[in-house]
Amino acid sequence: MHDIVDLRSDTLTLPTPEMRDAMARAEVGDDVWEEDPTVKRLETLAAERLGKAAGLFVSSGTMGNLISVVSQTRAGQEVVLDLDSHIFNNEVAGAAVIGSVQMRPVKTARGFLTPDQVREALRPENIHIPPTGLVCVENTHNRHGGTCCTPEELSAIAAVAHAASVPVHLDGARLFNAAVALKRPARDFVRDVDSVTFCFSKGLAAPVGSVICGSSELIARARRVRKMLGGGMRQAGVIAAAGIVALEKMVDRLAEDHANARTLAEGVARLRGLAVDLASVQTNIVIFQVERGAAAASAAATTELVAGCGARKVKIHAIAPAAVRCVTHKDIDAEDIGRTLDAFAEITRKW
Ligand code: TLP
Repeated sequence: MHDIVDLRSDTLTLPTPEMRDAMARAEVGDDVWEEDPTVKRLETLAAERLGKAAGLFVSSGTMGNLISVVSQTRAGQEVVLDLDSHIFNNEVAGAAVIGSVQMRPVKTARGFLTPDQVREALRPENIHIPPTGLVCVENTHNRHGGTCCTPEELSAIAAVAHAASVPVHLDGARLFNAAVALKRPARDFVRDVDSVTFCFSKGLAAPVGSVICGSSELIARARRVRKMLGGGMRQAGVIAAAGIVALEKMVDRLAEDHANARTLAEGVARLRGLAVDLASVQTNIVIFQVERGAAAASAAATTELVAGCGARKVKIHAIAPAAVRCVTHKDIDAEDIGRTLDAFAEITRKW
């Protein structure tokens, strides 16, 4: 039970005492000189966990995705990705601004491109047409409610892209949520992708950082791009130390977050004026709609729900005029979920 129940994101998790301790004791050096032993340990651990040759510690998921795109494309190429993806919607058009690439968003049913959609989106050789430079996939998928695709689905997408000599990047900000939910090792998901980023700073509860994993050649290129972006950090072992604890100690417990999300979603489904697609609740994200008739009434009800919860020390976040996203994480327990459902029930009872 926590005083404030903060369901706005799993990025709000606070570091554990063990992380604080590891951070205080971390052995450090200058990481631009590749002399920080703790950063090196984290990069090696992440790469091993994912079955890749090398890893690169970066400051955020956004930076990891940007570096991955820039390191694998040339100016004027096109990047194929899902219309609802984080890279397309929430990364400030960084790949277009810095990488000079064009985005080719494709509408998908579940947030995941199908092999046929990739095939259709790949550009033929023609003087008028931008060549396809990269395919990006997101797993779990944030805007679709934390949904997962399987390792086999990812491999099928990669096979089509690779047949056209196009590399594949996985935005695996919450890859370990997918791995835990589907009970598959994380490395299975990334066997056929060329680059993958995942975040220590979301459900794994570290304060800062993400990692890019891939071949040694790719990571060498990525290291230069990171430096160009001003992302070369010095005694970064202080933060990498928390990432090591995140990877070693915080993965298995994600199952608790998934169970709490399920309880929350099932409770929401029983309430008047709220609608949730239970099939989409596969990990730690619950997206539900507020339905009060016309669009304006639903938007007003959403505002009322967010404010009413806030007054009860339950923080939730509207991601659209009539849609709310709740994200469970290590600072949310079963009692907090009960309190959240009580708040929802009190507010919606009057509707
Ligand atoms: N997502 C954040 C917000 O930016 C929306 C959140 O609260 O969920 N990929 C995916 C799939 C993400 O969900 C996020 C963060 C990122 C990349 C970017 O990570 P950061 O915030 O570390 O730059």
